[in-house]
Amino acid sequence: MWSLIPVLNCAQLLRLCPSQCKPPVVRITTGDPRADSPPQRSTMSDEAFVTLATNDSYARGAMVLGQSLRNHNTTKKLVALVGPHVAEPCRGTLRSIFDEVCVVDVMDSGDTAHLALMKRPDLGVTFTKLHCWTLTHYSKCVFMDADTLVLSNIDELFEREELSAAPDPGWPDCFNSGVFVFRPSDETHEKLLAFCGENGSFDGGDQGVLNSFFDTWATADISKHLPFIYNLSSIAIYSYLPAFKQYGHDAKVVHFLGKVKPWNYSYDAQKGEVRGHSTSPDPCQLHPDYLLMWWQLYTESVLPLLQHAYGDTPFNSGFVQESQNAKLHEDVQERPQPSAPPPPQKVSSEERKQRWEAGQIDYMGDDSFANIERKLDSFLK
Ligand SMILES: [Mn+2]
Repeated sequence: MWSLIPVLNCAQLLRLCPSQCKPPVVRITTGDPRADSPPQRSTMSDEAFVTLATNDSYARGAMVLGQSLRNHNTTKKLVALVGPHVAEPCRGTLRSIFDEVCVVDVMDSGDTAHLALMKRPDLGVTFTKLHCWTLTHYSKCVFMDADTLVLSNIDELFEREELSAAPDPGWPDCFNSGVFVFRPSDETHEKLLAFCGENGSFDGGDQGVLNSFFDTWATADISKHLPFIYNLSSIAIYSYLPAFKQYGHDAKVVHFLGKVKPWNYSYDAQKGEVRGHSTSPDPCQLHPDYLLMWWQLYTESVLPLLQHAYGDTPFNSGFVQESQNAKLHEDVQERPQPSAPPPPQKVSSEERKQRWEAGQIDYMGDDSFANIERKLDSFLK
């Protein structure tokens, strides 16, 4: 039964999803005793959240992430690692949100890094990420990808040990490296680089390297398995909707996995709407409400800082302009229309299943969310 769910157009499915399984599209404020402590800036100076931006787009993600951590009153330091290509106004904006912004140029770093990079030039970004282990003025850190968004205070993650992470939704015996707890150490850093140079990465990125290096994660110590709510990805929402309905409201960190990131969309501030990205096959692969939260945070807290940093210099704000409005309209018209669904008629259950599997889904009729939900509820009761 569940295997049928991913066939649905997820955006449509999720738009129809009842409100209790959607996150609130407002900034979460204090009041929940479990969540945020009173505002105070960075009292625990030897622990830090760390993120990474290798270009200006990811830098915007890092800004939103940093701001989301601030909004939930983290007591930890915030550190952004930036690649050499991140523009100065972006670095300036990051400096106003983060306690520390470190420019990491792997080419300039130590011998082991250089040597490893010579062997595996394809892993440049991975080496930049592994650089987080050199932040030895902190005793413990939580790394978070720039495409994550924090929904409540998560300082409790610092009670965990290296290497703690949540399962990857695609292969749960691997951890997802978008959120992980680690202990900075030059020794570990050197070992990781050497390992990387010798063995490469089975997936071409940092997740492959880290899973091969911390290879007992799956079996050795369950306390190193972070609950999934600390790294909730869209793909998991789609592949197991009943679980999302049951547990989704507890989500603390959303991870915008996949090729299309929140900053690849554009935003119509007047209407408060996120617009699809024209190169994306499915413009709403990401959960529409989390996407809206990202854009609201960006608009309220990050954009004014960027505008200040850029001054009169034009930059890509991500906002829909009048000309872009026309362009978007063109894109929609140019795109070949999917073949029309068959005219509504009474069909057998078996025939409906076949049509579903062929991608002919009657969203407004038999396969509407209300009908699917009724069916799900009959199983779940
Ligand atoms: Mn990511």
